[in-house]
Amino acid sequence: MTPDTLAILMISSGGNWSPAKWKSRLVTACPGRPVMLLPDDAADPARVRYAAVWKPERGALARLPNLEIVFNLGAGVDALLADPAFPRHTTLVRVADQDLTNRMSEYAVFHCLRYHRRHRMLEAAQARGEWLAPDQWAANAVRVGVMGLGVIGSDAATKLKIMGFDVAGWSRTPKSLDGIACFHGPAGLDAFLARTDILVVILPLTPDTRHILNRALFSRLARDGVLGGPILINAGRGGLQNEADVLACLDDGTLQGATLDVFETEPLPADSPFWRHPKVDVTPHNAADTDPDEISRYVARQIAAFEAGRGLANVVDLSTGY
Ligand code: NDP
Ligand code: OXD
Repeated sequence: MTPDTLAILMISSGGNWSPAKWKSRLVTACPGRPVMLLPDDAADPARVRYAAVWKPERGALARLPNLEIVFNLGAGVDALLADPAFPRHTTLVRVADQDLTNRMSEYAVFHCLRYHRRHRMLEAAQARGEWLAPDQWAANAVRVGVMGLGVIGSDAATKLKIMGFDVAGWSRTPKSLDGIACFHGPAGLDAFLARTDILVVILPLTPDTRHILNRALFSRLARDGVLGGPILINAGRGGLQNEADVLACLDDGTLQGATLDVFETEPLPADSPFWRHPKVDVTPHNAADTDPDEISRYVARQIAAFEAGRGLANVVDLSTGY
């Protein structure tokens, strides 16, 4: 038995993830290929060449001796790489998909517009039955800084620019995006932060980015903008933010507001102060849902390309962690 005839599906069943539904989608997307659900289906681990996973149990991938390619069924691979037993000789492929990217950009644009159009203030006024018409300004008076200019961040930055915002971006390596001021690396961070009123975070969680969103960084954001103080929008990962610092900075005015989609602990515990904080908007890690049918076809296309010798797209660099 060669291992190359078997695609295997192994998925944590937390949240909205139904392993059985994913199996049936992959069976449809990969006609003729045996698809098995681990650990439910009895299967010889030696037959497994491919694994499609979302937050599998730690150590599970290490039990597949002939595993070659791991397909992560989402964009961020931090949970997989946090497994000390992750088989680092395999090739790790992540999701990069236009539909997912569009949804993330919608989130960034929507929440920037909420602050720009002072919608939280209008909602509060309506709740009081008050006819309040606060001053308005043009979008180009608001400086948005996007941390992370990858597949998603560069799309979000471009769409924010189309809305009229004054947009900059920050990445690890140099970038060039039409109409967007691009900064990179630790040396470019100060200048980027100093011209940012709304910080939109679309970074991956890696050893270099863990807790990058802390008091020292928030205190370098612009304080002379029309919004009256800096705003944080984090749609990357909870581990990027030092949550005690976020709360303390909201309380002492270093931050004017925060919209958080991701948290160190998810689901966000019922007693988290973020739920009821007057300056915080919480969303439940659903800035962008993936379309499972599309992602299943993506995995099938990648396997077909690989077996035809055309190589794989969106391979994770294990040395940088994204
Ligand atoms: P990419 O890998 O395409 O882009 C990552 C970007 O981050 C790149 O621009 C990269 O720089 C930059 N970056 C990485 N490390 C550093 C660093 N140390 N300093 C500065 N910049 C850095 O990822 P995607 O755009 O596809 O996704 C980004 C993240 O968004 C995912 O990892 C995931 O955590 C999150 N996400 C969240 C979702 C949600 O529902 N909330 C949904 C989907 C994704 P460079 O370009 O130089 O390599
Ligand atoms: C993620 C995703 O990485 O949903 O959060 O793809």
